Formats: sequence, C-alpha cells, structure tokens
Amino acid sequence: MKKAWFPKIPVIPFEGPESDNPLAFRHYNPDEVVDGKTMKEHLRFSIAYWHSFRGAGTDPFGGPTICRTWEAKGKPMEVAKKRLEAAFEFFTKLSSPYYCFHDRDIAPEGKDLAETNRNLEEIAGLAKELQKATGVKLLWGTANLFSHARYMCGAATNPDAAVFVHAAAQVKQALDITKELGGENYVFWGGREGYETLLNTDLKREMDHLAAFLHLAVDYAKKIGFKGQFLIEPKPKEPTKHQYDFDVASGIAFLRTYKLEKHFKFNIETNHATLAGHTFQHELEVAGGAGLLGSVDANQGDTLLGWDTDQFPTDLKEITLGMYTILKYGGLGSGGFNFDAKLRRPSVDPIDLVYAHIGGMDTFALAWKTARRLLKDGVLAAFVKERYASYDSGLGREVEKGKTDLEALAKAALKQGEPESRSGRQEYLENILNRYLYR
Ligand code: XUL
Ligand code: CO
Repeated sequence: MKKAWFPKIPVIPFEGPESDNPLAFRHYNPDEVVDGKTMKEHLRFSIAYWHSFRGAGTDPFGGPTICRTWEAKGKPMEVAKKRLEAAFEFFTKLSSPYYCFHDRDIAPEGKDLAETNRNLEEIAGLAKELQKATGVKLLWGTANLFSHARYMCGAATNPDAAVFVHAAAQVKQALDITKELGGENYVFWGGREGYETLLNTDLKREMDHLAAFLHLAVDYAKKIGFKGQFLIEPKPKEPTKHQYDFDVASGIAFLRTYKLEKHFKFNIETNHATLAGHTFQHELEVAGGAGLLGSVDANQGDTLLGWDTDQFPTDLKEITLGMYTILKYGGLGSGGFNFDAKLRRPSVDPIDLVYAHIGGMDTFALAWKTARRLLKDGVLAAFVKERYASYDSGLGREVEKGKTDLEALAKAALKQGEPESRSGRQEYLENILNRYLYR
C-alpha cells in the first residue's frame, strides 16, 4: 500500500496483562497457539466498515464531528478508494483477520442503478487486490436496504413491488461481490422490515414477502455456487417500531414457518439482545440450542439509554457469559466476532478508533480465556447436570423419551408425595463466576 493513513499508529504489539502501554494488547496475542490454532484463528475478529470507516459521529441532534484525512477532498470514487486503503492499513495494524461491509459503505451511489452497480464493481476489484496484499479476509457482506429514501417503508416488505424489485437487484450484486471476495457468510439485517403502524400494514403479507425475498437469495446463491453461510440478524425495533426479526426465538419461528431453517443461522448482536429485553447470553443460548449459532456482532448498549448505542464492548462479565455459551455449543463455525460498534461523538481522533478496538479485542480475548477455564473446570456444568439428574432415569427419563402418558404420571404423583424443596444456589454460583472473572 502506497501511503500511511495512520502514520503514528504502529502494528499493535501484544505485551501481556502487566503492560501499561495503551497501544498494546494485554490479552489478545494473535500468534499465540492454543490447542493447535492461533488466537487469531480462534477468535476470528472482524472490523465493521460502516462504523469505523463511514461513521462520522452524527446523532439525531447533530451532524458530523469526525473527519478523517482521506475524506477531506476528491470525487466520491477517489475518496472511496483512499478510504479502502486506509481501512486495510487499519485492519492490518490491529491484526484483525476479517472485515465486513454493506454494499453502500464501500462504494458511492451513482446517478442511477446501472452507475451504482459499476461503482461497486470497481471498488470490489480494489478490495480484492487489498485482501490479497494484506491477507485480510471478508467475514460477511450485506446490502444496505435501509438508508435510501426508497426504503422508508421497507425493502422486501415494502408495500410497493417496485421497491422489492430494486432491493432484489441490490442483493443480487451484493451476493456476486461477496462471492467474488471470498466472503464466508452473508447477512440480512432487516432494519426497515417491520412497521410503524398497523393502520396501514398487512403484516401477514409483509412477512410472506420477506420470506419470498430470502428464498430468492438462497436460490441465487445456489445458482452462482456461493457457499457462504446465510445469517439473519435479529433486532426488535429501531428504526422501525417493530421489526419482524424481533429476536432469535421469533426468528426461528419465522424460518421454520417458511421452510428456511436449513439455509440460515443467526448473527447475534449484544445491543440488539438487550433492546429485545434479553441478555446477550440468552440470545446465544436460544440459537445454540436450535443449532443455529452463526456469528456475533460485538458491542454493548447503555442501560440508561433505550436505543442501539453500539458502544465498544468492555463489559467482561457480559462477554464471558456469552463466550461460555458459544464455546459450550462448539463455537461459531464460519462466523466470527465483528465489532459492530462506533466511537462516541466526541471521540474524534484516529487514535480513538485504535483504543476502541484494542479494548474490544482484549475484552473478548480475556472473556474467551476465562470461559475456556470455566468450561474445562466444569464447575457450572456439573451443577446444572446434577440439577436435572432426576430426568436421567425413572419417570423423568420416560418423559424425555416421550414414553409415558398423563394417566401414568397422575398415578405416580399420588404415590411419590410432595416433591422435596431444592435450592437453585444462585448466589453460590454467582460467587463462583466472580472467582473466575476477578482472580
Ligand atoms: C444495525 C446493525 C447493522 C447490521 C448490518 O443495528 O446492526 O449494522 O449489523 O446491516
Ligand atoms: Co449489527
């Protein structure tokens, strides 16, 4: 790459937990081999193009606060190219093996769809070169079907079929370039696939249309030989009042209703989980239990704010519990940990972006190490196993195997008397967790 866009930022070294160098990793040691794989390969970190390279600090009350050097001058396509070079320099300096983008993040819209498509194709060509030169790979691609005014009433769920058609064209090209760039997954986040009011909405028809849209994508992927994993990213609301992919449980019902469950897994985002009134771990448990754990959008919300603040993740307890569930279910497969997180509005310097990612990566690396110890020692698992032991034999076993009936159980209940009261030991277990978190 020709020019250093982050001249003051070195390749971030690993210096260990005792280091007080703010520009060093304390827990993420990309090259350390653990169980035959490097930490880089285990953790599969990814940087989100939209926040880190398109985010400018705007909020509903104010315009941009952040202006990077590569954005300062030039035509949109020239800026897009400089931005892409800056991004790959950043990915490399942070030892992030992956990145993710929406089609419209990397290339500007043209005067019509044909020009927009050409812009994207050209920029994707440059992305391919930069991927080759740096070894950074594409974790997933997606299409932005929510920013443009045409999508104000949804994309696949828009009442106007012409908008559905436009969105389909966008997904077709996004799939083409994701395949071309070796993307390992493809994400659908239905930001505007929901409604503002039921007064003007045919909910059933909209959900049918969303399913039809996803089937079209699955069929096209098959046709072009795209082998990546399709992912649904649930979120209950924002920007819509109600989004159809509300949470993992409603997502599973949707996928099964429309016979899509073989083709999709879930991309679970921490802040979306909390917006749905769940914990991050809850969403991972529901997906893991259904064998549909796909990938993670790593961030965190703010308990005092009711919207998607997309902060960089620093909450060790929340992430360790999530990581515990992920490891318990055998990991994320082709997924990874994508930092779908943005700087706070006053964090205007390039170095803030570096601190933010160091913090996020170190939080996940430490959480991963702690969760591995928790699993290896088996303290929580042993307690849970014992708690359900009555289902391992006798009547409990018959219930699980579907080999009993209500009459037999009613008879047994008369015989066995009142069930014994047994403690759930929550406080004891919380103390154990703290011993692992803060030792
Ligand atoms: C929005 C969000 C998206 C998706 C990709 O809340 O999380 O950025 O991750 O469209
Ligand atoms: Co996300």
